[in-house]
Amino acid sequence: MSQSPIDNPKHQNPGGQSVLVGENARRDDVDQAWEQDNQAWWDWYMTLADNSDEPAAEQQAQEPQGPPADGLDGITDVDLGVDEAAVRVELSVPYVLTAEQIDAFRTNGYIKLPGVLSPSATRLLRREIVGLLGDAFDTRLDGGTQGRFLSAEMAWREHPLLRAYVLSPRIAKICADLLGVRGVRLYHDNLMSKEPGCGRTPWHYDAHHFPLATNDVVTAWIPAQPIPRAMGPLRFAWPIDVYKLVEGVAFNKFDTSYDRGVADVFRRNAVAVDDGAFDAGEVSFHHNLCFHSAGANRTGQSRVVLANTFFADGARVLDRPTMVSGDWEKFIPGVAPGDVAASPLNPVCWPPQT
Ligand SMILES: O=C(O)CCC(=O)C(=O)O
Ligand SMILES: [Fe+2]
Repeated sequence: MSQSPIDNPKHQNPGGQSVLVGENARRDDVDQAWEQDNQAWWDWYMTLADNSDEPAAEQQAQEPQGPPADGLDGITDVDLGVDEAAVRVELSVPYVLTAEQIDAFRTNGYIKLPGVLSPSATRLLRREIVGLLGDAFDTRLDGGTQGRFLSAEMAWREHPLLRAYVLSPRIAKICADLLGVRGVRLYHDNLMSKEPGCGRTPWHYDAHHFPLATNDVVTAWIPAQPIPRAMGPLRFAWPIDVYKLVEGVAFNKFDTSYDRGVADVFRRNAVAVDDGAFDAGEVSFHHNLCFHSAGANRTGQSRVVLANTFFADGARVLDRPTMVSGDWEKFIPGVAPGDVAASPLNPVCWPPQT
């Protein structure tokens, strides 16, 4: 008789709850549909990260606690209301990239750009996401929940202000210019909060995640506060082609062996990793083939981020999406495998549509 996922430790997170269910739990491969929602996907995915090198809990407690030290002095909540219209304008003003920046993205697979958001836009973004995730999970961010990775998608459909951040021509044009394509469509937005005490994000590239038959895919990872190293900034292995070094590492959906295997190959090959902090307003852009991970959040403040993923207009859905794509049909509804990914939930965000 096969063991039920509840009894089998390989299907459980450290809290003992089952993270995979049904066929996802019974079969060893990933060539099957994801059977739960996208939050359950994150709860599963974070169990694949190896945290054995992370500082112990006692050390974590010594990291700065308390109210957000967001480095965005002089902006009060009162100002935020006043700034909303200006922020909307800001989000449509082009950000001019140099040829060197575009070359760096194509060579390294990622780029961190300063000043994509103003301090007011950063602060306003945090207020919106903190409110939305707090309501969605019936919790308070910045300490109300420990150890989890909270996420919500498709916020742009219901929240007019977040819509301005997700469909921002400023951000989408950067993505189109970096990829060197004429137009980009939205795959999805992702409001994410890595709560205090949440461990590492496992090594991966997004080509493994997105069910798109193209590598012209880029994610704008937009912090909603500065991210010091202790808070777990996104970290990037570079140059872009280091993914070839780990093509032979077998993915395992039940344990941390893939994460450990990738880290080991990178260590043995002395692969460079950029794990630097993010300043307020700094935004990173990573390509589908860029290997990345993130550190644990060892602060008392939630690491709040908006991640918007865009792909070249005209791209198709893969013929066989896997469970690693999560509940992708929520993001491209009504489009069958193999068809062009252009549902009403995938608007062209650059160039502007008349
Ligand atoms: O925020 C994280 O820790 C992971 C995010 C990520 O992998 C992505 O946006 O592609
Ligand atoms: Fe990723």
